[in-house]
Amino acid sequence: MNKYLQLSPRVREALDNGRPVIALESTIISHGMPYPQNVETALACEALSREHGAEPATVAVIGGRLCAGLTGEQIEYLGKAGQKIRKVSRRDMPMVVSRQEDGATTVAATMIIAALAGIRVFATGGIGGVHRGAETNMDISADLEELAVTPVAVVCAGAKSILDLGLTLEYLETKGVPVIGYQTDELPAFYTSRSGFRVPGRADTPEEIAGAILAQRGLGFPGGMLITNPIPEAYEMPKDVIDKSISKALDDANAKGISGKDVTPFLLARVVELTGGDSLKSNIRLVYNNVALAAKIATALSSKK
Ligand code: PSU
Ligand code: MN
Repeated sequence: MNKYLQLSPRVREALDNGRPVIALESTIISHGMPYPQNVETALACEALSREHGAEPATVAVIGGRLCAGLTGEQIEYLGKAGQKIRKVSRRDMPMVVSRQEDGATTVAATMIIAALAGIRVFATGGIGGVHRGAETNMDISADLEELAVTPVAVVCAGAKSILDLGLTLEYLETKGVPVIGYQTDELPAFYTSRSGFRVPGRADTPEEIAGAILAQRGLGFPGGMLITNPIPEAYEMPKDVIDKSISKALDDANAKGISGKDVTPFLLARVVELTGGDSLKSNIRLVYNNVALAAKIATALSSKK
């Protein structure tokens, strides 16, 4: 086991016994949602995962340790501290570890820690991607590079149109990352189930996805996989409402000169404000939907072995 890795007793027990385990990230807690809904959602995700037969491993860096499986107190701490906690992606890990600091892990960093622990499936809300204007600002999330090299399947609800969805798909194609629509041929757009972009692959059952993960390993390919799971219809946002809020949030970010790692958290918080909290409700529901699917995929994987 990696010397910086620390598994909770429950996660260790599940992994030792070949029981299904799913990873959950922590930047979504600290930087993706406001307090206290962030903590409530994180705890509800853990409960939901267990209901579906998978042990949840919420991931963060605590005191420089790469933790898979947090206590309720640790989740409360990350949620309450919010933006004061360092947002940790791959490039931040060496410093945070050596200084024994705390950090909330992005999709990229969570994938790294999940892979070190031997966790093959990970549920989140949305991933980072190619930002609008990337042809000049070069803002491309490290999440995409991680999907290319680290063997973890990430279940998400597609990506928000704060990103350039077409370029994000192009980038993933270049990197050889399988993108699978769950029961859909279209890339979901986070708050809405459709984006107008086709996904390269489709699967209709968790077993099919587990099969693709095993084939990826059997082929000796490095890298992960992106499973895009549309938000349930009942929880979708009206397209015009969300489009307007996103374009206003983007204008605000430009006017304020927000850049680098602050861009995504700024846009996420601004969209929640501009929709009067409605987008947060959708966000929470789609995360639950992803946790349930990830738990089913992990269960299918551990029964195939
Ligand atoms: N997109 C969301 N919700 C989130 C994030 C992205 O809809 O919470 C978070 C995830 O942790 C993701 C990170 O890994 O933002 C991407 O940040 P950046 O764009 O700086 O790579
Ligand atoms: Mn960025």
